[in-house]
Amino acid sequence: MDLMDSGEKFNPRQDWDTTVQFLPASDSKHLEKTPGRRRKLWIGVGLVLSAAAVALVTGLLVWHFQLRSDVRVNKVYIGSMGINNQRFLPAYEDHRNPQFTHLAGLVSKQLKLIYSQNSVLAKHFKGSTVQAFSEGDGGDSVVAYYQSEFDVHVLQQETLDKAIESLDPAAQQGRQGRFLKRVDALNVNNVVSRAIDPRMTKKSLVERKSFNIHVSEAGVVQSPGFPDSSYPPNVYLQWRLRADPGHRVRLDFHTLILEDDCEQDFIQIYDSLAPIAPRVLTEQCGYPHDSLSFLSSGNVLLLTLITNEEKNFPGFRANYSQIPLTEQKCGGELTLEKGSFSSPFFPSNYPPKTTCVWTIEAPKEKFLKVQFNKFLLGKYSSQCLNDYVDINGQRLCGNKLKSNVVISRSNKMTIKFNSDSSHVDQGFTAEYEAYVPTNPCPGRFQCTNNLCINQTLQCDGWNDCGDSSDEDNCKCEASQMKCKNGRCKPKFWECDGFDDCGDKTDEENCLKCKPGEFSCRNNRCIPEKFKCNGKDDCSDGSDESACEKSLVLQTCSEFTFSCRSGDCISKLNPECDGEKDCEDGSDEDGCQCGTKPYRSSRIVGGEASRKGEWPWQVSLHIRGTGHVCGASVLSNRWLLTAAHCVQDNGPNKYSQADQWEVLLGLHMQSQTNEWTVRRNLRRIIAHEDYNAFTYDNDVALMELDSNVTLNQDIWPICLPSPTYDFPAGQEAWITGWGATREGGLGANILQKAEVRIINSTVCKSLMEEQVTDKMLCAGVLKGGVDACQGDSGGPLSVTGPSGRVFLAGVVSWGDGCARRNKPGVYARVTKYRRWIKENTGV
Ligand code: 4AZ
Repeated sequence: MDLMDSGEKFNPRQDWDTTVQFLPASDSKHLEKTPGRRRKLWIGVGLVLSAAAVALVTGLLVWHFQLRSDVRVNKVYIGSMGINNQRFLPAYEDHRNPQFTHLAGLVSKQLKLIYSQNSVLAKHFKGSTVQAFSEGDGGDSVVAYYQSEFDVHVLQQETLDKAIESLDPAAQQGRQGRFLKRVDALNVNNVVSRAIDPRMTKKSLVERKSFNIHVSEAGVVQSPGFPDSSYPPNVYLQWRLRADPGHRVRLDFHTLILEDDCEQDFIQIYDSLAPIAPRVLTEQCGYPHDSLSFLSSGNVLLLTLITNEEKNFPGFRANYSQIPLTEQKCGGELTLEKGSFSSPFFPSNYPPKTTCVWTIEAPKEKFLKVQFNKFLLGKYSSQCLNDYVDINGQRLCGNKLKSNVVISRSNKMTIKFNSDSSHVDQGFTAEYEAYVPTNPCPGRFQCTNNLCINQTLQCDGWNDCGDSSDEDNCKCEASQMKCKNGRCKPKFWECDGFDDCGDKTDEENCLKCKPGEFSCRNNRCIPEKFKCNGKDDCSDGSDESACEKSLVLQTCSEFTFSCRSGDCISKLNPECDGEKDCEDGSDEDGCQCGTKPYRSSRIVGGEASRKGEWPWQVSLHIRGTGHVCGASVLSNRWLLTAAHCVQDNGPNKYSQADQWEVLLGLHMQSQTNEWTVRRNLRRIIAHEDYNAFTYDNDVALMELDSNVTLNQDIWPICLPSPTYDFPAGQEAWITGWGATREGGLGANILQKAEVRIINSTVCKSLMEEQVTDKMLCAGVLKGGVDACQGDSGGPLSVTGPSGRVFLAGVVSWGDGCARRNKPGVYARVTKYRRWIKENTGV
């Protein structure tokens, strides 16, 4: 039974409230169609009459929009109002209860009165319906949520919007009492209304339902069908979450996978019980990576889901709970010389309408500095009027700081955090420290942005300060080159295809050939015009290997793609790029590989991936031990891993198939889920030339004992042809459950990290010439990001031009993990393409 059939699946106190319908606004499209059709009719009359036709149509348009009184739309506004002299009663939660009906009647009357005091609103007002009530802030008040409908001429919609916005408390300052006092029954404040989001009133939305959920007992809310099937098309669902008085609602997403386009499918979360635009905390679609944990300011929260006809995805699952408002009171006095503080509930999103004030007081002779490690405060606005941090009167907002260190030239600091009533974000973490003004960085280097770094990091070629001040005014050593901007960089970074200087000077003058000439890979120079002419002018084929258009060549080379027919073509990486380049189409054969079901979009320096993000990733388990290595799915029967994973080691007979169990479609090691598939192995084929000393040919094939059904979480990665080029500087991804730092423990959630392909000559010199031509290097030379123990055998994934993902490498070895100037070394898969085909047929 899925969620659409029964609300009870979630919580005994939750029910579908199907009687409360969200009114659709009239479809304004039909208003535009009539003049368009008329115009079309007249255009057919002919050239002679065209001028007259245009005049006539123009006249018709003017008449249609300006003068006709029946071109009207039904405008719907969603709003809330505070009612001061009422106590919230449990009966107000049930719209069928007479007490609900009574108060709803008073609210409707009140709204009518308010609108009657504005000539625009009075003229077009049709009626209001109350959707829900909740406790007000103080306890002695109630908040009413309503929608009001207006019948307005199509051209007057904006005027109506303005009139509605003029009722906002900010616009009413000084005037609010005037229209409110005249009412006998209700004492109202904080009237806020906005036009309904047009995506909520689409005629195509066939199902509109609302759930009421009490979160006093923690529970789960999920989209209909989750996780067994996709969410249904054309629905508008609302989940109204209520906590006990004096509590907040907390909503933590476990999974959220929707269509990428927010115009089609999306969720929204409101700090309200009705979808009032100025109370929206977030809108999400696709496969978001941000923090997906939300808190209300009061005791209510609204979650909405809107879907369209096409492309329906798995949906979401979220845990709800409540926490006392008094918990996690932020701010306070910080009296230690060193410490840290963060926005409320970090790393969850901070709640709306929250203010925290921290005061720091250091000994009199010292100054203070605050360093922000993370700073995400929503969209930037020049005056920081929404969410902000104020340090001694200086406001910071947005998610990019000019400098992440702020100093105070006194021993006192006041830091204020403020969030407004909409759009929340993850917030900040900060460390503070008192320092002696004459010596701000004892024994360390002081960056221009006031950060202190180890002196050894100065002039080492890396931007450690963040503002590059540690790399300015350096005297370059013999092993370094001087960039035009004055920085020093290791000489072996010259001409590696990557802008290391920051002004590209390390990539200038790299061509050994004259202007107008092409440099072949074998260092010969040929006239530029000979490039991509279908002839092998370099005599190594490199002038015909990277052409935009594919020409059938007379000669094949190690740089050209061979079609099944034996023809060679001149295009770079033509396989599975969505274009038929070979006459026999063989470059596009077997190209179902390498697609991710969701765009997203251990590993040291990585982050948790989302479920299903790397469907070719496999976890290889030794029975009784658990995860040992990674592997990649090549087909429904074959995996590729590292040969060093399947070598016998004393009593451990890793080369024997029966020692292994493989897990496909796995996300968390601790939690196999509904999509995880376990298989035994039929056989293991380690490369016959694997060298256990040099790690050359570190590849092995594994055959499953029975085929797996490919699905959104188990999918093969594309194998590159022998001539596929992965140029230096190209982005690649590493994934695995290996150690998260050198010598550390493995990860529970599959980790991912972005690295870059590194020039082979550079890599050989960095790795003491131990890198062979059958290996490929990738990493981040600055250090901090790398594959590590337990990632071996796993994929180095590179996205090709058509979006398909190719297996560039198999995690093999390295000098420790994530060390500076020590990239990871991978088995170069292009070198094993034929071997794979011969052994597996894939
Ligand atoms: C390993 O021990 C290992 N930094 C894998 C990759 C790397 C280092 C060690 C690369 O399996």
